[in-house]
Amino acid sequence: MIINRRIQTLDEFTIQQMRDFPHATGELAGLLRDIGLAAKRVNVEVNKAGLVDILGDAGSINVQGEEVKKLDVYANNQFVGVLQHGISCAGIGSEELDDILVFDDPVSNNSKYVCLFDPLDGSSNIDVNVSIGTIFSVFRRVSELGKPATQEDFLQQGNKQVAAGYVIYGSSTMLVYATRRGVNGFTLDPSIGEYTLSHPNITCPDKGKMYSVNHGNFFQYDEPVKKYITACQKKDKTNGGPYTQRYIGSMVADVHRNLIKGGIFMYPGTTDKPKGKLRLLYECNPFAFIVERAGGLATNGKIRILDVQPTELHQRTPFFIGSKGMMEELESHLTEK
Ligand code: P6P
Repeated sequence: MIINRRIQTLDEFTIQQMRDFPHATGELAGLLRDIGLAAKRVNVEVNKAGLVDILGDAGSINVQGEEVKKLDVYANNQFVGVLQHGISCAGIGSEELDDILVFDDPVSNNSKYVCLFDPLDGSSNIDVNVSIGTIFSVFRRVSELGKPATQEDFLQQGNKQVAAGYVIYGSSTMLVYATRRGVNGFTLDPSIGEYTLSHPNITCPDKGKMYSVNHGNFFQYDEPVKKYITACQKKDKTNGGPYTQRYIGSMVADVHRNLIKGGIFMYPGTTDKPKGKLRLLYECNPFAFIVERAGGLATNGKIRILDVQPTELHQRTPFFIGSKGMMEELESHLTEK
């Protein structure tokens, strides 16, 4: 008798994936479970952040007598702690750390993956109850197993990622991750403390009606970008315009909504900041991998984000990502003579 469980947990899902791939060692499944565990701990703190004033603000001592850390530092420590003591990761790069953190112990040196994180993106929104998130990227090492991970392991092109994902701490807490086999979303069920498969095989609609950009920077954008943004606002039977403008100021929330409903998110370069604001390695690469696996596109305005060769850990890039049809419209404006 086969019992088909209706609701699969993240663990059951990753184990099922291993059954489908008998040669899988389980390291990637273990890595995803580790990330999911750390995110549960972050979720607890994020959900009570509004109470921090009662429990003591960052730098103070809370009622438990512990030093209250800034939430993004706390989040970083959760991911470092779980992965450093796991068996699947040789080291991490993080927005919160100036340089890579190589775990350099016998078990970690034999692990075949490295991870990059934005532990808590959009954390400035937390004190006004806006959804925020964790973003992660996973690479197979290129350095020799048995030895410590190296810088080259982290500075690989995004098209070499083996997995990428994010956790959105919003009206519910969701973990979404992509491998070459597709994109799946898991919603945290607080009653059992498990992520449960709620969005199997996520695909990004080819067209959408939402565009996300910070209009406050409009006059600092390049002419072709301004033309596209203006086109989004015009009545146009060919592309279903005008579009709706939705910009939360929290990338995980904006890109997640556009992934599910269709839309385009833009953080272009400006005259002040030609490289834009967003980081290539742990914000743009992971989302580009996820959205492309779901059928969308992601560029820096010139080339595919996943084909950019990184040169430094915290480099920034202009970023355009979303529904294939909308990205093609944008590209027609960017290449217009
Ligand atoms: P701006 C949050 O600080 C963040 O890194 C992203 O989550 C978000 O999309 C972007 O910055 C918002 O930046 O300049 O529009 O406020």
